[in-house]
Amino acid sequence: MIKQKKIALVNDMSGFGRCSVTVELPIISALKIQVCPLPTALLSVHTGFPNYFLDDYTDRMERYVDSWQKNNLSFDAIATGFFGSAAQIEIVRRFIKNFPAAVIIDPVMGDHGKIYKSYTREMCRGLRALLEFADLITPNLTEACELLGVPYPAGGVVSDSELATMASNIAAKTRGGRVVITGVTLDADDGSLIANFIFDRGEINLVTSRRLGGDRSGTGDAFFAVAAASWLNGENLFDATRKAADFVAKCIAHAEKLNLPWNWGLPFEEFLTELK
Ligand code: PXL
Repeated sequence: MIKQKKIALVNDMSGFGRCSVTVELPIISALKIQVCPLPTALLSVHTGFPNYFLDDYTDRMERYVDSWQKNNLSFDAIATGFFGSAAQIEIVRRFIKNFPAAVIIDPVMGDHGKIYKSYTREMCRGLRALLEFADLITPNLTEACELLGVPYPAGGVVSDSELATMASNIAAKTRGGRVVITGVTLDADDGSLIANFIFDRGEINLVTSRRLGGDRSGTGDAFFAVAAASWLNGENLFDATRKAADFVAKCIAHAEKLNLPWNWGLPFEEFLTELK
């Protein structure tokens, strides 16, 4: 019997700026997986704007999950993203224990060598502890360093052997042994490429794309949605990563053409129907 897959998506809902649920839900749906959001916070705009309204959802998450349990719901995967408090990470830990599923973690903790101001030491410890359940994890270099407790390399430039060590050390802390270190600049390159380093249970691969313009918010979320859903659909991690990198590159090129502000997110809607 064929069966459609379901992902519980633990992430915030930001009204403007195309990040987290507003990006992941349409993309994962386009890849034919049912998305069931478990909100961590409601924001007017994401935190990359000078002013944002944030309604933290911590004290309602437990009752929300409790209702899912009482309705005997189940999921093929639980995907996590932005957390607003350490207590939320604990709630999600219990959620994972009570709902057996593949666990895919996007550790939205920071960028460019800096942990987000909202991400406390306690949250960093909580996320490290969540790794034991991860089947797949997609840190950027900042997050990979934080998860391992090692310094961020000067200028954010790394060699592939350094990446191999980092990815293998992160994989050793997880259940599934699959890590994609995203959006890295390699020392062997002149800076014109952006690389995703794949560690799949010991097998190493690299997916590179041409770097185009500066950083744009929501890029990691769009990448994560395509890669996680494609992998859950049975594609190998290399193909899933290649597809995600190509999709994001296409969206970034269009954002440049539209001259969008960096914090408006990616105009992925233009390409949604091309996803399969
Ligand atoms: O794109 C990651 C992200 C998700 N959610 C919120 C954010 C950010 C990045 O800044 O602010 C609320």
